[in-house]
Order: sequence, then structure tokens, then C-alpha cells
Amino acid sequence: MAGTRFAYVRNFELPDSVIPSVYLVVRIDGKGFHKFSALHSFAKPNDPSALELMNTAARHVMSSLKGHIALAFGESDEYSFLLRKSTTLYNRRESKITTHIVSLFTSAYVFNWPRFFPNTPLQVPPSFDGRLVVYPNEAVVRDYFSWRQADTHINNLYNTTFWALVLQGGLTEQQATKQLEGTVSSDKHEILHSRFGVNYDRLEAIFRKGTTLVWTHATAEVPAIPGKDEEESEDEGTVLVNAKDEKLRRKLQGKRADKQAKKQEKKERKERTAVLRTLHCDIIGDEFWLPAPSPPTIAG
Ligand code: DGT
Ligand code: MG
Ligand code: MG
Ligand code: MG
Ligand code: MG
Repeated sequence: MAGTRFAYVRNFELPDSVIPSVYLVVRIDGKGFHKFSALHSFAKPNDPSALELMNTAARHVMSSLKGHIALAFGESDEYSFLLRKSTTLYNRRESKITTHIVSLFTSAYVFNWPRFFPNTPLQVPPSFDGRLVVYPNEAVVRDYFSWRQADTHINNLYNTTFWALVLQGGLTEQQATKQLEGTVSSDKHEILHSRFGVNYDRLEAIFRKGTTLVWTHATAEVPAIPGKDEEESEDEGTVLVNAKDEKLRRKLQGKRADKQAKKQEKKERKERTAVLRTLHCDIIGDEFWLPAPSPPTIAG
């Protein structure tokens, strides 16, 4: 129908490609999960099944878009996906990328619901919104993920103390809110410790640190800088014109063949051993972002 008189309407569709060589982050967030969590009796302040379901949905997104997404971070009802700066997914079209990720995530969330809540049928169809933000460099990307993890910590410390006061301390929600007004972090640690015998730092890491998903090698202990372009230089070696020393030439050719074989082997090993890791670690400090002992599969 391309040649019909209606085809001009195509011109109303505006391009929305993101510029090349910048990092893209898609953050999805549950719509009205305050209500949704209450409706499905999520445990307070953290429901392990709900969090694992989020992680499973996010892993589905990572696997479906393998090669495009380097890293993801999730907490509560949200997940952030970092796309490689070299990604050509949907020609980098903002709406296509965002809507596809939201759709993949939502359908996986619903699809996997019965596995995590076998005795709680879904009461309403859950939905998620999504936004895409462009970040110019690695430093800002790190700050972005630090911001989300700091948010995880602040919210979790508050919620843990709040629900301890209500569920164990017998306070009403209003009384607990009042009691926590104007308190700083150390006050909350103190309340948890002295009144409820809870050492906050010993609580499950998934609650305190959120969840980080990252592609690494099977052998890599620490994930290397995700999304950082790893240019595999096409080193063709020195071209010997009129080479007098035939012996040297053969030696260099041998080296070149050797190098190429090694490169091929490295590439194949990389494809074979790419592993999606699920971590609950600190991503604010340097350690997480330092290069791993073996090369990352998450680069570029
Ligand atoms: P929104 O995002 O503007 O549509 O509104 P909400 O209600 O989704 O608010 P949001 O995203 O700021 O906060 C997430 C809500 O989800 C918050 O009320 C707590 C709830 N939630 C998330 N994870 C858990 C959980 O593990 N247990 C419980 N009880 N609630 C949770
Ligand atoms: Mg929201
Ligand atoms: Mg929400
Ligand atoms: Mg949220
Ligand atoms: Mg189509």
C-alpha cells in the first residue's frame, strides 16, 4: 500500500534516534505498586518473592537483548537497564527501545508470577512505566547507579525501622512516622539495635544493596567496567615490502597467524562463557568498576 494517497501520513512520524556514542539508561517502575503490593499482601518492608520476581523479569530482558544491555540494577518496584554506548538496537530509537524493554519486563513479570506466588493469584494486571535517559560519559553513568543504590539504602533503612516500630514495637503507623521525623541514619541504626536487637548491616544484602545484573566471563570474579568500549584493535602487523629477510618475514607471518588464531579463540571463548551474574554488592565504591582479571564480555 506504499504508493497510495494515504502514505503521506508517514511524514507525521518524527525521528527519535539518540545520538551515537552515549550511554542510554532505561528505568522502568511499577505503576501504583503501593496499592499493588498491599493487594497481594507483599511482606513488609521487603518481600523476597516480589524482589526475586522482579529479578527474574529483568534477567529475561537482559537475555532477550543480549549484546545490547551491559548491566542492570533493581530495587523495590524499579529496574534500570544500561545499554552499551555502541548499541544499534532499533537504530537507537528512543520510543522503540523503551517500549520494548517495558513490554518484555511486564510480560515476564506476569508470566513468572505463579512461580513466585503459587498461592496468590494475580488480582489485577500489573503495569510498568519506562523512561530513557542519555548520559554522556562513564562518570555520570556511575553516579547514576550510585544514586539508585543510595536510594535503596535510604529507603530500606527507613522502611526497616518504620516496620519494626509498627510490627514489633506496637506503634501505629502515624506514631512510627512521628517518631522517625527528623532522625538521621545513625538514629535509625540505634533504634533497630537497642530496641529490636537488629544489626542493620547484617540484614540480607538484597534488601540493603538491591540487585545488580551483569554479563561477565564464567571465570571473572569482579565485573569490569560495563559499557566501556573495548576496541579490539585490528592490528595487521607490519607490511614488509620488498622484504630482504625472508626468514624474518616468515617469522612475522607465523606470529600473525598465531595472533589471529588466538584472537579467534578468545572471541569464541567469550561467546561460550558469557554469564549473567546476579549480585547484591556495593556498586558505589571503585571495586565493582575496576577491570576484572579476565577481559569483560560486557564492554562496548
Ligand atoms: P508510581 O510509581 O508513581 O505509580 O507509584 P507507586 O505506588 O508504585 O510508588 P513508588 O514506585 O514510588 O514506590 C514503590 C511502592 O511499592 C512502595 O509503596 C512500596 C511498594 N513495594 C515495593 N516493593 C515492596 C516490597 O517488597 N514489599 C512491600 N510491602 N511493598 C513494596
Ligand atoms: Mg513511578
Ligand atoms: Mg512505582
Ligand atoms: Mg518505585
Ligand atoms: Mg511491526
